[in-house]
Amino acid sequence: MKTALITGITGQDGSYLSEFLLEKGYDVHGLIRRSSVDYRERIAHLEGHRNFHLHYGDLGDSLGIIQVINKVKPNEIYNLAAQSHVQVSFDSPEYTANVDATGVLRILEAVRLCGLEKTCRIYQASTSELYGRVEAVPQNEDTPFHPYSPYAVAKQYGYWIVKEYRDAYNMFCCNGILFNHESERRGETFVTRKITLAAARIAQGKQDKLYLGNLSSLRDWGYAKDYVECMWLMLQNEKPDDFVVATGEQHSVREFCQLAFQEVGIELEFQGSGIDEVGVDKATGRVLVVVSPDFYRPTDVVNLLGDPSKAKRLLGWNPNKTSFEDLVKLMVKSDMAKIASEGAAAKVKLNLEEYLEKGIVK
Ligand code: G4F
Repeated sequence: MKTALITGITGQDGSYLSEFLLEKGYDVHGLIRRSSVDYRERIAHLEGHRNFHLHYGDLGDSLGIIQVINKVKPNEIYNLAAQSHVQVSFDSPEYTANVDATGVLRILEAVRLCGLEKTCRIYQASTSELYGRVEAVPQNEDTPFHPYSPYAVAKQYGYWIVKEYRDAYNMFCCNGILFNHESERRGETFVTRKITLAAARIAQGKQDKLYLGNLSSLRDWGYAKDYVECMWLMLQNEKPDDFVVATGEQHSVREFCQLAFQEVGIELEFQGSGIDEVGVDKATGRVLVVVSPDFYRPTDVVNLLGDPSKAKRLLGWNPNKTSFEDLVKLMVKSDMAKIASEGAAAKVKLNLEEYLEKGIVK
């Protein structure tokens, strides 16, 4: 039986990857951070499975990481843990660097110190944010990087230290350059989930308006459940390598919004431009989407489109298993059910003042 260790197991990707590996007969171990609040919702259904084990640890703590790796002696490590919110990285750049950059080094060194460098394969969650202020469209494995946020700069270190350990110590470590990947389990402050939740709340009379930042930003959005398969395929490959994981299709935040609202029966029409742009319900004339400077970033990445040909050719991965339309549909469906189950009492009146007052993070 193969043993895998997943950091970031409580996140969207960690939970899907756990299910995927358990299904394949792996013994799955996960690293979780001690917290007084419950953040294990996404893996709650797996706790109690005889091949599913959790260990306390933190990417900021080398000794803890060494202990866990030495105890588990994994055949595969999936390093999914990160401070993964780009906008938050502008507020917490040092913390982001510690986890997203040095944290990767801690994992690689721990594997070496435990003498597992010949037996343990490592997957690093790299990101399309590395292309940042893009130098070519679409982006593939040869496109130059131009990181454009503290998050991306930290991730660039992670990317290069993985390559360095591969060359210097002949370790089997791979970077998955994943473009945006979403799902019903996506964190609620990422733009797609923020939109699908708001569409569901507005449709059910529990929210008045949705405040967003740059509506023209372009992304290559895929389904997270499909992407974890590609992470695994990279570690089953003959040789360690880096791969772009994307759909090869691009849409704007505005388009995502229109489709999500369409799913709840609202036809949105966008009027105006820049900070004055609004999304209006065609049937009633009500303004439902408003642009707020609070959700603009000091530097934003606006033109991401991945070319997944290499992963398709060398790993046999199918980048188009779930279409963009189906992705939006399944997220809206799930949020409609979630909001309906919360009951009428949960009417969330999100005008901007209230939003900031409540201290809800961006
Ligand atoms: O959903 P986002 O916050 O995702 P972003 O910044 O692309 O990063 C995500 O994908 C990366 C690539 O896979 C990961 F590395 C990273 O960890 C994370 O998972 O924002 C997408 C776009 C941005 O251009 C942002 O400016 O949407 C724009 N946007 C417009 N209004 C908004 C909003 N983003 C957020 N979060 N909230 C808004 O109100």
